[in-house]
Amino acid sequence: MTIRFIHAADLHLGSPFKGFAGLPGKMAEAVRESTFTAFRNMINYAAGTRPDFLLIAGDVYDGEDRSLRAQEQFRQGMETLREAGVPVFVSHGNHDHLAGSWVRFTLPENVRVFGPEVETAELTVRGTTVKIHGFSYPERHVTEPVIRHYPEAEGEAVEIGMLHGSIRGDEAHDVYAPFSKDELLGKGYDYWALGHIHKRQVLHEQPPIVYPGSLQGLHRKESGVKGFYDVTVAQGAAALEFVPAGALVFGKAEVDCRGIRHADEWLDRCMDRIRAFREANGPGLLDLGLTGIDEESDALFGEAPESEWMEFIREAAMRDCPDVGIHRITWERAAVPAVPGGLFRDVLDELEGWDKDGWKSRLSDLYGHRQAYRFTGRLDEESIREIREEAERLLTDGLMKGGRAE
Ligand SMILES: [Mn+2]
Repeated sequence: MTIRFIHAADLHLGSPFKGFAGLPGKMAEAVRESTFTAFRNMINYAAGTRPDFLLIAGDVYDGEDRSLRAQEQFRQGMETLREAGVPVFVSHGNHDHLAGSWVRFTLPENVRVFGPEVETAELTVRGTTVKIHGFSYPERHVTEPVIRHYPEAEGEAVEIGMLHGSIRGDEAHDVYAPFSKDELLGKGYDYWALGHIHKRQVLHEQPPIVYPGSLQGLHRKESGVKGFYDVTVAQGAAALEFVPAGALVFGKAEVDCRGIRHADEWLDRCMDRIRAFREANGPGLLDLGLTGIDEESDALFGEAPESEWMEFIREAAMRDCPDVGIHRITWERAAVPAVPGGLFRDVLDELEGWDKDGWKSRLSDLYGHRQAYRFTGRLDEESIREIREEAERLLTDGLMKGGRAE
């Protein structure tokens, strides 16, 4: 007896994609549409291959206000699956919790949305009972270990847990509905369909405990190919197949600038990397990291403002690989060049001296701001490192050499 289902999470339909305004028109449009395109890719796959059911483990929508357009697109997708005879089980997460204010749409009868308390949905697949346990976030911050309310498996049924949350003590993410791997295994289920962490990962093989990751990368840190899992459960063993669905892939390529003397040489090297990225990933958004900057190439880059280099490469990319957008260029110069003593050195030392809490308290006005938060993302170790590097770069390149800061 084999059961086959699709496990997706973190669709974030209608994600606003701030910070992409500089991309050429068509590309900016593709970015704004990408969560919807990825969603349609998944729906088409499901309608074409007709799994026994589909699970969406939270964050269907990007915002608690669930735009009308996002809801209408979702409803249409669900309608397509109703026609294909595919039941859908949805648990809402911290981004699309039930307390948000939104205009409600009626969903077709093949869709079951879990309520605010853990509940069990049952269906029969070719004579086998399947029990699916889950809940939707009643509000944004669910810090309670909801795992305690999931029932233990019993009898012959295939049992699946849906849970939007993260492992207790995970420093890098907001910890919602915390759980430990042992607590999940202790329930005796055949599969755990998790959501919330946007990086795809299998926490346990048999029975599988799985984050499918976001369906579409939402910013440059969500790099690589995104999609969902096509899962087969047979006699206590499960098989997972990852299926790509994202419309655009976020990536980074390093361009070695050693020995570059002229702008056209730089362009050629960049285009080689852009074409290689296109070949490997299809359409996407690429960060170029310029490495191996020697004295001569540094002098070359100094002859035009950074914005002009960006324009130059974006135009070339548009001619040759029109579906790859250049998102950022970073000049990765050797740490901090020999800086004379005095004010700059003092400021740089001061920056180096701040720990994570130091940065947090200094940036709290911005990162703690209710509105700004949507655009800044999370202040984690990596963003702190980036802000520090950017500050150092502005000081050393911009102020000291003069005129390079944008
Ligand atoms: Mn999410």
